[in-house]
Amino acid sequence: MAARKALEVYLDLLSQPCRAVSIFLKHTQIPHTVRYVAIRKGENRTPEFSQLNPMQKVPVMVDNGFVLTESDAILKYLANSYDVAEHWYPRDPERRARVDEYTTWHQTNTRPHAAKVFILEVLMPRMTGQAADPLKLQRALTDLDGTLEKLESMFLKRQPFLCGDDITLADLLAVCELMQPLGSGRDVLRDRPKLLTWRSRVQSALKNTFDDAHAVLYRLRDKARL
Ligand SMILES: N[C@@H](CCC(=O)N[C@@H](CS)C(=O)NCC(=O)O)C(=O)O
Repeated sequence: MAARKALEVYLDLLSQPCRAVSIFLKHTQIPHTVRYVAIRKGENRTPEFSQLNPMQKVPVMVDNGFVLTESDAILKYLANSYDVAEHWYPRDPERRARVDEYTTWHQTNTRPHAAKVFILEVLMPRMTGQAADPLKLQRALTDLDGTLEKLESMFLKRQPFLCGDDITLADLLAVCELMQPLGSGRDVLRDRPKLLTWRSRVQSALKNTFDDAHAVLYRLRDKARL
């Protein structure tokens, strides 16, 4: 019988969904190898990488020849396939459905709204040499504020984590996304005490894996402050 090939992930830690995958793998101690793909150098557009993922996006996971894209699918596959604590993706149908409810909502709310602020304040100015358009930025911040409001008033209304009493994949995806605007020095949770407390809780649960994965973003933040 052929030996099982070790799990590999293709990541760029400046990417929010990649950080979620990286933190999960490290925190749960699933043995894996990381292949770094620098988006800023176009390494996601090489023929080799395009063959692996024709979408030319990270993260990508390869588990014994099984290739999977999309952070949400990767995280759930890992939680289902490896021996990890049950709280990440509960087996109880109702509790699991709560995680699925958030992660579906995440893709059209938290993700695009937080990412837009990062694109306008960090990526576009780097590419064009011009500061963010104030009107576009204001619109993006208003959209993000609507999402933050829903996170506080719905998901965190009566519970410490987004989907219950313990940390799940939902918290992981959300926190990595909400950290991203920090790349320009902007902490979007600054005036949101409930979300700030939630972030501290998530950070404590993840221990050093949280700061390790965010080191590259912290460096960007520190440069923006100069
Ligand atoms: N929905 C996907 C999003 C993947 C994605 O958009 N990745 C970005 C980095 S955050 C990327 O690889 N961008 C490269 C490009 O578009 O050239 C997921 O959650 O995995």
